[in-house]
Amino acid sequence: MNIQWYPGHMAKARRMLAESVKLVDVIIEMVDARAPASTRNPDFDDLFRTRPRVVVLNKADLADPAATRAWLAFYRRQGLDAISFSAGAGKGVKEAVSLVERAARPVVQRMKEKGVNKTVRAMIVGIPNVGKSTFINRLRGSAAAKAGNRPGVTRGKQWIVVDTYLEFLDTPGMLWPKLEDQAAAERLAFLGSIRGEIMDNERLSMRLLETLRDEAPDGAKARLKIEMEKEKSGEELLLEACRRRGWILSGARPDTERGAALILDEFRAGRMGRITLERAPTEKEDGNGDQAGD
Ligand SMILES: Nc1nc2c(ncn2[C@@H]2O[C@H](COP(=O)(O)OP(=O)(O)OP(=O)(O)O)[C@@H](O)[C@H]2O)c(=O)[nH]1
Ligand SMILES: [Mg+2]
Repeated sequence: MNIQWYPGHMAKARRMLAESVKLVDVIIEMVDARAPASTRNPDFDDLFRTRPRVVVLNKADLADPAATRAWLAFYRRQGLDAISFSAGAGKGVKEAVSLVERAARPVVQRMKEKGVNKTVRAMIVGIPNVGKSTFINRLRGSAAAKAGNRPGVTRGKQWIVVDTYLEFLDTPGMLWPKLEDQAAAERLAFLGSIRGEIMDNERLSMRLLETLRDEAPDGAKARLKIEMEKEKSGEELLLEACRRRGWILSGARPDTERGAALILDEFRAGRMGRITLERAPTEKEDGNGDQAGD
């Protein structure tokens, strides 16, 4: 399927981020642990070159733990400090704070030598709905940043005091204007990071079912009460799920519209299991491994 969206406000968001870099000491790049490659904005490498950057793989509670470990190892091989986090559950707050402090240490040290106790300012960036505001609220221990389960909740940037010497700049989620990789766009849509109104839920759910059929059939099979055989198309899987789950209209017609919406909801909420849609490159593939044994 061809996913299109309107990048007008994204260009504005990019300008705002470029301006805000000057105000902060550290950049926290938040990605979705279920698709750490597609949810990472390729523009950011260039945009944030001048600041220390750390990566938070959020929604780790919804991702496959082994895949998350492989992604963390991958980032660390790239020289990026990275942690996994579940902002929803709020575990690992201490580790997250020390991640930010570690990144800010050089600037804090420089200021200390001048006799100044520096307040560390961190900006959090990432695609819509990845959990940026929830993360800040967790670190702060109370809800100061508005959060919600749809993309586009945070509208403008907002400073939030997390601690005496730590302030966070919350920013609106940002997608890249030209997401040419349609497979990546599709994974963003599966995760709910692209607004629902610009795509067809029924087709999206069929593509999701095909992906699950090939990559992680067990959870969907149990949840939807259907066999995820290779020879079944996405349409057949959707129709079967409607019948088995009782999403039926008058005249025994499958209610594919409702079924599609519910399947997407259930997948996004993790009810089909902890599924990671992208595999981390191995040491061999990213060229940072020990080549001696080859
Ligand atoms: N399961 C799970 N849900 C999470 C986690 N973190 C955030 N959420 C949920 O994800 C949704 C989006 O969270 P927000 O914090 O509003 O996301 P955001 O990145 O600030 O989104 P925008 O402001 O739209 O860019 C909310 O429903 C959160 O409760 C997590 O670690 N696990
Ligand atoms: Mg937000």
